[in-house]
Amino acid sequence: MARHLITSAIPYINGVKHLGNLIGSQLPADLYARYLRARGHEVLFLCATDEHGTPAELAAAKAGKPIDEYCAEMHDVQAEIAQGFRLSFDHFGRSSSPQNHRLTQHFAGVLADNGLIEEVTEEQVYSKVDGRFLPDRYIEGTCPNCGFESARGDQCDNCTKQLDPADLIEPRSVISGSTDLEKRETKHLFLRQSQMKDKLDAWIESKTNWPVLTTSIAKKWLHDGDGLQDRGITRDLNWGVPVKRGDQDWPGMEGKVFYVWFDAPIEYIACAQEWVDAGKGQDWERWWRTDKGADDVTYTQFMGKDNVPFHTLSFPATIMGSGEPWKLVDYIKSFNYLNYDGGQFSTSRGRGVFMDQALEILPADYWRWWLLSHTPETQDAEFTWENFQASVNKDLADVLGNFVSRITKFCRSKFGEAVPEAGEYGPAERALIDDLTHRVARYAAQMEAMEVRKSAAELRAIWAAGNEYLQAEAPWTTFKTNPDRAAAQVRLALNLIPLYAVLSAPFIPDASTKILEAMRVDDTSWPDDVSAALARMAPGHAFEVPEVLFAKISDEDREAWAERFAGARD
Ligand code: B3M
Ligand code: ZN
Repeated sequence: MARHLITSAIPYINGVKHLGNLIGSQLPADLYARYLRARGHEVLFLCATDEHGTPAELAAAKAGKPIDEYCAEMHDVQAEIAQGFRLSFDHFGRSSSPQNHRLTQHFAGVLADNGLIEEVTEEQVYSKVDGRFLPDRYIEGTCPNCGFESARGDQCDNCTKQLDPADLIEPRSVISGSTDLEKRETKHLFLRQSQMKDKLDAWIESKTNWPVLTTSIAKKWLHDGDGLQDRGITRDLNWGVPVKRGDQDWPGMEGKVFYVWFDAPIEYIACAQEWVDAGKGQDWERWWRTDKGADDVTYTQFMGKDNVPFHTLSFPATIMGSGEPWKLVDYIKSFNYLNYDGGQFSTSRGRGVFMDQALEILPADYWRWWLLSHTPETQDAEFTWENFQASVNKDLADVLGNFVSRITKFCRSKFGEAVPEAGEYGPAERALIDDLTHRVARYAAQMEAMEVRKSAAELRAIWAAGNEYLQAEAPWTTFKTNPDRAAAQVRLALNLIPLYAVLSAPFIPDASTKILEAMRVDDTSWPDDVSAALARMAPGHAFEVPEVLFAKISDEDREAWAERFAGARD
């Protein structure tokens, strides 16, 4: 038994996330957490809402709500949806928590003590009408690179070039629309990441088992262009973690807050404190401080590829630069993008299926199965309604669902709702057990390696093996000439059901619970010995025929949904 700390990238607070966000970090993290728990490991699985930065402020303004109120409401909305998808976080925290405020200020303090923070005076755009500076997305204008008229202060959505608000042509305030802007001097803190380049470089080079997607992005930022740049870690905003040096005021930094990407990863640590303070656990330092027992923790992070630079460079720079014994990440699993029906999911344009809408249409397991079995691991993936319909109808309804219903109903009609006693296993049964023993070992190895798609494919093959056995042995035919032989076939097939439920639980937890309840099996231990696991339901063990596990998606439903989600979200 080992100890595993798992974090998912923390979703921005500004609205409900789409299915592409879900499969890009939270869902595969949940799969891994559930699997490790099932194997008896001690797991701490954390996630939170990312509540600072200009997107949060602008969304609150658009909703006409004070920012703190908006964040509190949206946190609850996201928490409920996460629960709906059965994301098994031990705690779902908030980056705006007092714990994160303190910890962020602490890190800034020790980084400054270690000479890794520089105070820089620079020119920023100031709006006289709004009476404030306009950082990042508070300013729009024409892109100097491509001429796009609605480029944001931090990036052009059209050509993706990273911008500085001062670069924009004909800039205007997003708040008031005012063009009465001027450049004013203001002081900011910069994290001297460049000082830590060699250390970070050596650390990344040592991670030879990391996915190429992760290391290639990190190396690009380390070596391409100007290399690792020092990073501004403060902003002229009201909402955020006030800039302090530990618990001391920071002269010249009054009224400023830390940049969202400085405090967001620190929330991974603060979230463990929140977990303890919420009375759900004890001793968070055991998970995060290598001097307090965390040296035997394995820490795995899950995230989309756009978040990789911050997790391979900026956050490690914060941790290493502190000189304190904080746990560094051991493995970063990153993902490509999921596209939607020939284009991109888009939050701003409301394109695609959002998490709340998905749950309105179908239960979580349907989505979990499709998303996980199509995880964008080696390349971008695409959601289409045809593909979704085919996957659900084939894998879930025909292969798994039909297997369970066929054999339980056949048993009920010929032997009653209990495991039949007669008959011995023969070569076909022994061959199946042997095949499954190999497959279960392969499945476990893929899950261990976080090969999400390959795990799903192996699980599907394990379900299919049961169907093939039934098809070949045909107990309904055997029964006519040799009822005892049919009884043995049924006994084995029935025992496959709880085996499937236990193996499938990380993918489709609700169906798994439903199956185990119907089969009246409480023992959910991992089938280390497949042969023994297939004797879980002894002769005479009573069960019920479960209700339909998965309904098929009709062509009418598919067409209606495709149409409903083609345009913008209402
Ligand atoms: N909120 C970006 C995102 O959701 C950001 C992740 C923070 S992880 C510390 O893609
Ligand atoms: Zn552009």
